[in-house]
Amino acid sequence: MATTALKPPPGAAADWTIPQDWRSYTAQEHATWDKLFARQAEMLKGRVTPAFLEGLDVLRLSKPGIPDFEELSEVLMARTGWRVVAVPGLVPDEDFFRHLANRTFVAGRFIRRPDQLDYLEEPDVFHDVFGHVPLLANPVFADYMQAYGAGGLRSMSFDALHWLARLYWYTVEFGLVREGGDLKLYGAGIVSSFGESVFALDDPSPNRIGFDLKRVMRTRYRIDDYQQTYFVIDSFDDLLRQTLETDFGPLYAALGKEADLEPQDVIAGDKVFTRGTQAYALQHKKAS
Ligand code: HBI
Ligand code: FE
Repeated sequence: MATTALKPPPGAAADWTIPQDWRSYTAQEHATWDKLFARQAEMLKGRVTPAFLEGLDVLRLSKPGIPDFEELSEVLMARTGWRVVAVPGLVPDEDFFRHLANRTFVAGRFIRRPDQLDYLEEPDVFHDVFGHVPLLANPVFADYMQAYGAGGLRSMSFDALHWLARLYWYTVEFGLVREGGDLKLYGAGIVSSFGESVFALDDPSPNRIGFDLKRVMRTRYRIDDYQQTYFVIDSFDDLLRQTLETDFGPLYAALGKEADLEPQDVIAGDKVFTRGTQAYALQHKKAS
């Protein structure tokens, strides 16, 4: 993952938070949110886990304009004890983990420019709030996010960050969940993306493989294009249980003895839902 400065920039607190300053958003910035919101809410019907839609609803995220984090946090706090605070951009891993362990979700306050609706690298308020916050209203997913942060803090003394980052990537950002025999979206990187919310579910190109903690932690990922493999959890309960039941020390020791897997690999023991053609990845191979 991207590295960041170690000290918060001027104007940010020691924990990297900044005021959201909701009043300073322009009409055009609110309009960008509304446009993105309308497009994604329509796209996600029937594709996303119902828990996500429930979150949008209970948090009243369909209200026009960029959400005010204080208002949002009040409702979220009453449901699951989480709150949303603003940060200037990526924060160092340890600070990120500490916020999660304290049930605080850090969100970008800026919104993408109108010419960047489909692609940007840094997480903006649409990705962070539309993508991540609805599931924080789900009690089980909310506990998973806290457990991830606490596990991250405990792992700071191990050389384990790349493994943990893969777990976050393939669950929180790009996870699929099996519900009543169908696959549904839940990862924030997918649900906040117009293109990937179709690709992840319907395209024949990517693999779709059953989630296994160690398998996922061995698997490298790409940050520059659609994923080549999506991992499918059985339920949020199962994801939380696997995470809480695992003793991460021995897991890291075992991972240290095994080779990394490439994003497209399928191996013996995988529970394969879809064996991808990888046609998309082959066609879009970056010239290097
Ligand atoms: N900071 N603001 C922000 N948002 C993230 O998603 C984030 C971060 N810092 C570190 C980080 N993610 C990841 O490296 C962890 O998942 C490992
Ligand atoms: Fe994200």
